[in-house]
Amino acid sequence: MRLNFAQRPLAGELTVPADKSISHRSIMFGAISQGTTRVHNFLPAADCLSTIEAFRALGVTIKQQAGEVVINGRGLKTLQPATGTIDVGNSGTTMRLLLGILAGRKFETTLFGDASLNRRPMERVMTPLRQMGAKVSGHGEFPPITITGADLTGITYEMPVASAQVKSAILFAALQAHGTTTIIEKAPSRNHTEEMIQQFGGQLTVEDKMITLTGGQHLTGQEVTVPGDISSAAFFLVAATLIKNSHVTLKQVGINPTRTGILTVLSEMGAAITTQQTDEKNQAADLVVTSQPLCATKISGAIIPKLIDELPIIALAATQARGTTIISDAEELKVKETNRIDTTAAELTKMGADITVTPDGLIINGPTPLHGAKVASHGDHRIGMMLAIAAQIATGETELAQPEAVKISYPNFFHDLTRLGGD
Ligand code: SPQ
Repeated sequence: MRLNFAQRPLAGELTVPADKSISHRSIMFGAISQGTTRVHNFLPAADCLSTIEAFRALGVTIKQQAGEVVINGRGLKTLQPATGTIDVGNSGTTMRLLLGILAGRKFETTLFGDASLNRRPMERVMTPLRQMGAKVSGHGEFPPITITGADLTGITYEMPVASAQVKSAILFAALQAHGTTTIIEKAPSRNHTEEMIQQFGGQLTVEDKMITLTGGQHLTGQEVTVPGDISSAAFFLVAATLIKNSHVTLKQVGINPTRTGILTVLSEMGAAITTQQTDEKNQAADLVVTSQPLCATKISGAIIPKLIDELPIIALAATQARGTTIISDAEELKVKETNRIDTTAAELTKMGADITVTPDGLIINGPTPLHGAKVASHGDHRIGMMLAIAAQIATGETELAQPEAVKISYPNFFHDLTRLGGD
């Protein structure tokens, strides 16, 4: 795909796609709850469709109809052995959270993914699920993963990594376990699973980094309205900040505080982003962004899990900021769809950026003018979208290989970019 320097400012209103994390979980909670769950504004992107297909393979009736998804849940017994192995595509969330659910179902299931997912570490969920009583094995710590569920027992688990996926897998298992499970997070990560357990009628307590849940709870089907995905909005927040005279409104984007690290960091860098029309119940608001010059910043510690998926696009913003931006404590980026530390640095370097890779992050000197180049998404949706935005501020033409990766979370990304004025 060929992309060019944006000749015009970005302008207009955009409704970004629905939140991927909440869309996955809405199917999962719908499947294990008693009664009907209706999901409004579900994200019909490849990763979330993998979740739907995985649950269908396990016998759950899920209908996709005019703008909503309807799941007929009959509690945990809804899930039945699949007839074959289950392909979860590119989706780490599907594999890890589903393992937590299957840990308590007394049958064997094998999950596998695409080449990228089959390289991603699963020991992080296998270890606690084994401690709770499930039998789990893989190709070493990599997929395919075979799990045989069992009668589970609650555990106390101090998480070695800050990961919402590990936390959520344990919580799904804990719902089925005898006794109480206590999870101690390394740093607070996105809390959609905790919030949805409560939304579906379950109970847990959260005190700072400690989450406690007692098993044997009954969940009831709900109406879920999924807000826009701040991780998708992030590309336009940065694009409109960097392209002179831009003014863009992103409608009803999720602003759960465990996800808004990018708003904190961009405003520290000098960006002009305001929230309007806040919907407290749905934790969503319009984000209004106008272009502004940026200055460098330091990003490390507890904020990292709150912006982990946004770091590639923040790195692009840093190439245009005055001074040296240092991103550290971000080694988790190495185990995403690609090693996002390496792919971000390698691809932006081709466009003229001054980026150095460190063991746990990046050092970026700016501002550096970018120029068009032959770049590649490496099959990683977030790298592909970051590079498409980079092309808008780069002189000359950029050729992006594997642009179709965007379908994982944002199938209409290029259409939306063009509609706002991108080239
Ligand atoms: O599902 P997947 O492939 O792991 O997706 C990514 C993404 O960029 O879309 C990560 F590669 O998002 C994760 C995120 O990084 C989604 C997620 C969730 O929904 O719980 C949590 C984060 O992962 P982790 O391992 O830090 O918990």
